[in-house]
Amino acid sequence: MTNLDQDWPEPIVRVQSLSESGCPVIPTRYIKPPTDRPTASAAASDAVNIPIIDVHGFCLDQDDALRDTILRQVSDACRNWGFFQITNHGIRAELLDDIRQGWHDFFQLPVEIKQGYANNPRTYEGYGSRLGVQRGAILDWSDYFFLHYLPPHLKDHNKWPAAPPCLRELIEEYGEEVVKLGGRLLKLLSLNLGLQEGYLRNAFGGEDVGACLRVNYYPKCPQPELTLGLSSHSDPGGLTLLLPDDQVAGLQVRNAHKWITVKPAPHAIIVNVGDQVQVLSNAIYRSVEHRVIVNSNKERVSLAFFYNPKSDIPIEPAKELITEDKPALYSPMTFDEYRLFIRMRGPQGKSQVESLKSPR
Ligand SMILES: O=C(O)CCC(=O)C(=O)O
Repeated sequence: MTNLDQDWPEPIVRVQSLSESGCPVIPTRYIKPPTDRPTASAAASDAVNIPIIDVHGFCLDQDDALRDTILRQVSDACRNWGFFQITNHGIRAELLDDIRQGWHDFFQLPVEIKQGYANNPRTYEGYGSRLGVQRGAILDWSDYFFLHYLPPHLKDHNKWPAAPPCLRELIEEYGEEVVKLGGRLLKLLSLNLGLQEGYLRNAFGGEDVGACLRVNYYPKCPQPELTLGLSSHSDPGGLTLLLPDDQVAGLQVRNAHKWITVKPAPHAIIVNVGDQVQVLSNAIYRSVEHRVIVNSNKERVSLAFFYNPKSDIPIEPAKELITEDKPALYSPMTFDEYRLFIRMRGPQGKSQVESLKSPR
């Protein structure tokens, strides 16, 4: 039986070293079944993109008309897409550029240095190359670095990269900004659901929310048509705030059975609803499957910041959203229990949140 109290079930191979070996074919462990390959899905029109919302620095108090427009746009995006990009969000453009560059530089360090941060399945903290511990699983074409930002007792600078210089400071500053942004977005979502503005944040544990960062590194791939940088999944947590690569597209979002390739707006942050918001909203908002494709001539870096509930409090549908017609769809579960699934099995579409629906 697999469990998380062990090391990885097979020796870890860094995808970056496979890429840099110059081999023209990828190992079979990375070859996806035909139905999961990027080329198997109907290509959506290039004109389609996820909604882009100018949140006007969230100046919600000053102007009622503007506030109503932003609320409506966010509401439509949550209901129709589960994914949207925000511009004018208040995070300095230089900070976004610097932190992306800092992480890019980290992945260019010699492998021996990065190995010093190698992670394990118990905490995921550090430098990793697989999600899930199932022996023989088909792997994704990416490496990553995972770290905790909140709660404060889990934050440990010694586990963050010491090089390049300033990366730790950049992570600190970026984390502070993104946590503020996550809090503001939860207010918008609460209001749009007809709840008190502080409802979702309180349900997430108030001052004790969790936050962690996964930086994804997708090396060049000699056979991108056979694999994925990250398999289809919905995010297990609350809200995800993603800083995409500004040079290379790769994120695809499932919408009406088609995969839409996201075209990032300059200095935008991509926001998506996670499974915990699906549970709290009693599926009025739904987390959405997404995946990442890779390519043969460009590497790609993205920063996924996960804004999560405190890990040991029960998360369940808001009482206000339960009616006779729509009883609670989910039983209470803590995020610690919930995230065991992805940590054991790796990315598996929306199978977890769908399987948890209470029998009716
Ligand atoms: O790299 C991306 O654009 C998306 C990353 C992602 O979905 C994740 O880290 O969960």
